[in-house]
Amino acid sequence: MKKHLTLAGLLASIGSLPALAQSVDPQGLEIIGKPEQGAMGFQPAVTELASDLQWLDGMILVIITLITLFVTGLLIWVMIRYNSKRNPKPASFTHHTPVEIAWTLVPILILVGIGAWSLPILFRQQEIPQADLTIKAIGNQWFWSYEYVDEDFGFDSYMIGAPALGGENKKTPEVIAQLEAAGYSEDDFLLATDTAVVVPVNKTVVVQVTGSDVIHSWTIPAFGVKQDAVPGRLAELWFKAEREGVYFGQCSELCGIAHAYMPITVKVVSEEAYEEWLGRAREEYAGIPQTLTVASAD
Ligand SMILES: [Cu+2]
Repeated sequence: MKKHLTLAGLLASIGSLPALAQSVDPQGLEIIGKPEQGAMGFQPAVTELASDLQWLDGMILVIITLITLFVTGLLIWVMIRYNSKRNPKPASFTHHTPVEIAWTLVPILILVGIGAWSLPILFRQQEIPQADLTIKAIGNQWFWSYEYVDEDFGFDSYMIGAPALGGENKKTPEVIAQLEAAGYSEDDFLLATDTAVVVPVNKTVVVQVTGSDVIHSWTIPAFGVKQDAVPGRLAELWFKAEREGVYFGQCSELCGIAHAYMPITVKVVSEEAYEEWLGRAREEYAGIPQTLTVASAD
């Protein structure tokens, strides 16, 4: 391959080695956004979008619980009061205008009420604000690539234990050692990646999402965001994380045999730690997005 003939190319290929790339990531952060064994409900909400949609979910749960209890109560009442034993001669009327108006109007009002609360929340997700930082996320079979578009660098992000890193998508002792070396625990297998997306806390991050081969989907549940990565299209999502920590997500669109092995790791860090990381990353990822380097080498 031609890129290996130049010094810059050699440096770029060294930069793409996972073991080295790993050392660039900020360490020592609390892991917040991850699924818990046996837990119910949502992961902790660390963006306004996530708190809003969790509130909406709770509100709708109350409404549907009341409706379900009401309908169940009516059914029980009819079964007891109007069974053939207690009510041998059934009523024979066919119309009851007030009741018909009520059972048309009341559901309409309930739906309009739910819509009035949910539409502003949906719109807030879709109206992309001015970005402090823009990242392009590209879904590939089976890993994610990221480009920091304002910085002119990019990197690939593989699950720790993925074949590209010498694993077999299995939790072997070597993979556990790799997880621990990268600051994760054994439990984070299938979630932790060799390189993380690093973003500053309390800043508006816009993620442009696309796919290079088939449809994937980028998500971080604790941020309340999910977006399909469709080849040939550039979709956007945004978030403003309010708490420093590590957040995990997984590809959420069935994309082939290793769909379960392309997780997403985002590290939210302080402004200073972000600047520090940016300095290291600029050097490590050496100027050009790696995905472009790889594409031009073919
Ligand atoms: Cu996928």
